[in-house]
Amino acid sequence: MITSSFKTTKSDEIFAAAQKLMPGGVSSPVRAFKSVGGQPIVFDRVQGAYAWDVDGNRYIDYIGTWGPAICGHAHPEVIKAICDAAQKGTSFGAPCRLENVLAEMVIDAVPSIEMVRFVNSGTEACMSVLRLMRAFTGRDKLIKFEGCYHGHADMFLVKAGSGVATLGLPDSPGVPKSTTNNTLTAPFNNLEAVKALFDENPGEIAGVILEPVVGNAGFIVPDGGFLAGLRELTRENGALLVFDEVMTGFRIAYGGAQEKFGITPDLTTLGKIIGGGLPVGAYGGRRDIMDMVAPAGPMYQAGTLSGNPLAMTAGIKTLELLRQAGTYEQLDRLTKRLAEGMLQVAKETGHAACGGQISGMFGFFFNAGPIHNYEDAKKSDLNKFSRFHRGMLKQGIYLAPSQFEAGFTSLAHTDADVDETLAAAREVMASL
Ligand code: KE4
Repeated sequence: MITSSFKTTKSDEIFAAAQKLMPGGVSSPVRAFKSVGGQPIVFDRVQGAYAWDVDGNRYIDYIGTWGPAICGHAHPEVIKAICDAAQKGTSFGAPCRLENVLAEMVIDAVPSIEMVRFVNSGTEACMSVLRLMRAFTGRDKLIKFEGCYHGHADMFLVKAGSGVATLGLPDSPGVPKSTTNNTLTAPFNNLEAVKALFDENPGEIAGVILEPVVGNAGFIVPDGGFLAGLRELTRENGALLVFDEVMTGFRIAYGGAQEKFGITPDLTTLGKIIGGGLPVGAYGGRRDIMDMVAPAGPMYQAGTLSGNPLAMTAGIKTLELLRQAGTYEQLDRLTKRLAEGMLQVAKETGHAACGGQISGMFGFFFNAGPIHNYEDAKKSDLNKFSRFHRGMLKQGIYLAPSQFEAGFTSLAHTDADVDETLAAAREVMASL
């Protein structure tokens, strides 16, 4: 709990200097707090459920470096495994047994994945999987959903979520029309709109890519039948179904959304958690499709640090911790308490709010709801969200600095942390 003596002197100094060195003073836009106002907090260290800033303030962290810290920050077993692996070198640029180990764990866990290729980020995974979709089908067009974010590769920066939505960017300059005129969009949860796109573009659509549970337009769950409907529509039209599980993979279930909802896509992208806090992304799926990837097949994709032993080690240890019995039940119970508690507090303090959670992923909107898609989400009270975010920050609660992001818990978060968070939320919401 931080009282009114919330000091951010050092944070402010360091961030001021950072803005002279790096665009916006950050390495990724959403960290700049642009949409919630005020200066961002400069972290000094993290451990378990907590972060400490350079002024010594402690926060309960509900971002967890945007998903990877699901076992808690700096988990001692993960850190030890990384330190031990580092003694043997950080990167080989050659085949390494550890790639086999993590590949087997991913293949065993994720229903759609028969073969996998490691890359270094979710963006790389998504841009590679799009090239593969096009290579396999010989078609150029793709369907994505408004508000979904699949990394910052050109062809996905159309009505994208996350930082693009946060900053209200009209998509991005520097992206030639020629790269996005094959990108078709539909509202999330709208099967009719997807069917219409297939009818209007017969034989031209390589596939549909989506966040099966949206985290980049705020937290939006698929309506009943939506995922099954997409599976059917893609099959009927000879197109591929791709789940971008960079955020949901190993987060909402050990086998991701595809295990949770029982829908098996043709291809899947992963990131975040499988790197255990180091840079790892991956794409994988049906063997007949993955066999097209070089050097097995003609579709080219490469990377200097892909599959490096250090990142593989962090991912292996993280998944070992996650596959232990009771993990997802613990995440679900605690996060359910948090999400339901937040909505209860909003109700008691007279604020329209809606939201929910699945396992360790949650979100809420200052909006009466229901929220089925990005258009609905955009009607939320963004100004109120900003004031809430700042108030919670001063109470030592670190929430995603955007209405168009999701929140994340970890195995390190406790009931006491949730109690402290709900008490802070009550105080802040009462003051809004
Ligand atoms: P990265 O390139 O940031 O590793 O992954 C891109 C990506 C792809 N697909 C989904 C579903 C994602 O959520 C992401 C990245 N998520 C954002 C948070 N919404 C990363 C945070 C940031 O951009 O700083």
